[in-house]
Amino acid sequence: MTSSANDCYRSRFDAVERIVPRQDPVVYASRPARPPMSEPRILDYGDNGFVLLENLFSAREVACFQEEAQRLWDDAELGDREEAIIEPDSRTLRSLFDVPRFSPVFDRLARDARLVEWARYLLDDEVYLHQSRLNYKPGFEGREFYWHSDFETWHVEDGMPRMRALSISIALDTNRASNGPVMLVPGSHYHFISCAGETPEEHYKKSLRRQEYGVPSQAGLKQLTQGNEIAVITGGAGSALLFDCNTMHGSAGNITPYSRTNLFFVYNAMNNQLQAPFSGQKPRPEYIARRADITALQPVSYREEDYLVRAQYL
Ligand code: 6CS
Ligand code: FE
Repeated sequence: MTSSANDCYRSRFDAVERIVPRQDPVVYASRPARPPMSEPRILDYGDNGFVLLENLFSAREVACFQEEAQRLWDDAELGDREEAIIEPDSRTLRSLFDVPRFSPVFDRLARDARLVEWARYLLDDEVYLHQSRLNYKPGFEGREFYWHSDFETWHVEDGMPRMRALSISIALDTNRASNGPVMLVPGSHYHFISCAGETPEEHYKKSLRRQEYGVPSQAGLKQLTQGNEIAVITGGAGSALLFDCNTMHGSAGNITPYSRTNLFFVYNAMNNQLQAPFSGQKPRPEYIARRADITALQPVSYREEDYLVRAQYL
């Protein structure tokens, strides 16, 4: 496998791990763009690499989202599809990818201005949905998502050129300290961990269940967390966590009775569309990384009643 010489985020080619500086802005917005949020929150996002928006959605909207997530969980036909990822050591559903494909409700939510306007502002561009997934993390059976930078994978395995993408994780359950909440390393987005090792062929068939390549070494993680405090993101259903594509994050397994279902939308800048994977391998499937028919998302100011209409009428 060869990596192009001008790959400024080269990873998984060398025997040793390297931590190199980020070579891209974090907040791309240039004044006087009208921010859809208060100044302190933009500073938080820039400094830490993430920001939590409490109660972005109302209790009634959340109830509709929870009902839809349950409908997808119960749909036995979905369980056999490639977009349905099973836990590493059971037959339990771990994640469902390409969510809007299966849900008119979540197709609408992905376009909601309360999400898209943030992405357009922070990335200073029109945006499209690079990836979406429902991570169910069910009680007792939801396993961990080991530490990783999403961008490291999206660059190496999907050919995402630069750090100009962000994730929004919408809590559909209460994210408690106990049930495997998302944890992030503040400031880690300014450092790119060039991982040692290689990329196995069709790595996603394993990595989406348990990721073992393209993850930081324990020494690397110690270096990122030195003099720092890992942030544990707890909050009620309806809150939204925005985090930069390169912020180091992970979550522990869930041994409590409380599920921790979160819905992730990944917005990529239209100017940052995928190229050939920097691993030199063939691209991952469309349900994981969108390549075809890319059109910019137009934000829609949906109101609560737009979601309360039952899914089959949407
Ligand atoms: O490979 C990916 O794209 C997925 N893997 C992880 C652990 N996070 C991002 C994304 O869901
Ligand atoms: Fe991730």
